[in-house]
Amino acid sequence: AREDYVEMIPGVPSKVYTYNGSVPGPLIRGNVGDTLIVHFTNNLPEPTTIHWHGLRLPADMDGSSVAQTPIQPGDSFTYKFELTEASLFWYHPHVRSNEQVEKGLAGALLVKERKQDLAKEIRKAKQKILVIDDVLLDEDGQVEAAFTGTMEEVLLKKINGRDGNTLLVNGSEMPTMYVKSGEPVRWRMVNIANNRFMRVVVPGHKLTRIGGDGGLLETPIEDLDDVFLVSGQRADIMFVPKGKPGSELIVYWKDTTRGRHSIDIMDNGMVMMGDDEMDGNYPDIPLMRLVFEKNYKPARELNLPEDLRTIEPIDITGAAETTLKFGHSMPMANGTVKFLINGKTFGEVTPADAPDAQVGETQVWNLVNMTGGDHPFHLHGFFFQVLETVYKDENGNVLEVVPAPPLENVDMVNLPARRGPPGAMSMVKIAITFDPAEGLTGADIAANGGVAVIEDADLGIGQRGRSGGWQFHCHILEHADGGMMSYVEVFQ
Ligand SMILES: [Cu+2]
Repeated sequence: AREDYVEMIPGVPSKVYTYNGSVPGPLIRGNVGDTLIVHFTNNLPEPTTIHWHGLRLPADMDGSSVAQTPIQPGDSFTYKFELTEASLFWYHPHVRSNEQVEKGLAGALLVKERKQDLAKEIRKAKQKILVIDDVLLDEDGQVEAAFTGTMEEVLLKKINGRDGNTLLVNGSEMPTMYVKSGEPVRWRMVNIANNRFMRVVVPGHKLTRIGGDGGLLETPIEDLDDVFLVSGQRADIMFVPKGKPGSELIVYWKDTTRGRHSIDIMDNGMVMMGDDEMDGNYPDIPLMRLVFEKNYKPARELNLPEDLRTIEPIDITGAAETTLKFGHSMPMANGTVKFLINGKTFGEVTPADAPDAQVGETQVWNLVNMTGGDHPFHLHGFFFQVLETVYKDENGNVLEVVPAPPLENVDMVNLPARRGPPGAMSMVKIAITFDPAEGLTGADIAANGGVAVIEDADLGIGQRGRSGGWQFHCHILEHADGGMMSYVEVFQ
């Protein structure tokens, strides 16, 4: 990683942080069973790590702040682990992530399916990786420092997360992509934005989602008007473009209701938090230009099989339950607000607060959102499955129970805003198996030039294979860095 100049807006060099000189970082491709070796040298002016988002890997290769002491400027570290699962993953720092990711440190990692595991229609489709981002650029095209502006603006950026003003696909604003009418495309999408949720619309086209965080779905989900990605999430979609040769189509971003707030600091120093009346109705933003190439085929339907893959539902019989409450303190006129899990910021979490698990154990986690805004939850290193979402009012009465979505292995789920005044809540129930990832080679952080954070002496656990500390947090990076982060201790 190093500082460099890239053009996100044509002709305007922006000083950014890069992996190998590009934003996003290089696309890493591999096959299931490959060992990925990344020789990393930190030439940034500050410490950093690389976290491998979504990958089931040894604890000491996870790159989080409970896995690894940050790599100092000038130092090197070798990440080495096996790729166990086919999907689109991504990588980014886990140190001051809200600044470092915003400045350009993120890239996609594609672990390919075996050809024989793919239906012909998927195999033959034209595949594109779309790394979708937004950055907040100042008048000179430079990435703005976090939390600039008036105290009200600072609090808004903390409470609502920091949206950018420039949407990027694979590092460029409004890139052009060529498609052929009648020829299926497969888009592998990852939302690497700090905060912005991406609802992507291809006008005049219905989309079919065939996969997500954890690879293929069991059954395609058809007839979608858009594809929706919270920050950090992935989607695997297909559709058959239809359009006249030479014609253009503007793929655009569409807003989502996500519980944005308004902030007023009164003359007496009181901070009033209200609802942002524009929430869900911010104007569409063009994202990408599709141009139809000359050879025209008549439009046709996708021809996908019903069964893409078998996913075993996690058996929760006898599973221990853990409840985690996501909240924040009242924002203060001096611009401070704390983001909390079970009443504590990450800096305040002690080993006694961290949930425990055994390698191989299955647990049910109740993820309770006590706030008026959405929080995309991410667990490092393990897939989970969503069981249900329950909304309760301020008196504890159940307002709605949303049953499990189609079965899928994920590493992210959006915790929707509560419906009602303080005291109301939403609760997303998930099942996690702290899987041993059999056959995964145990890594040795010291042998790779690194320093472990969690050692036997401190916590009674070491980072051996899957045992160790695994972070979970809100993937709105302003919230994560503001404290909405904790970790689970997994014992061998
Ligand atoms: Cu959040």
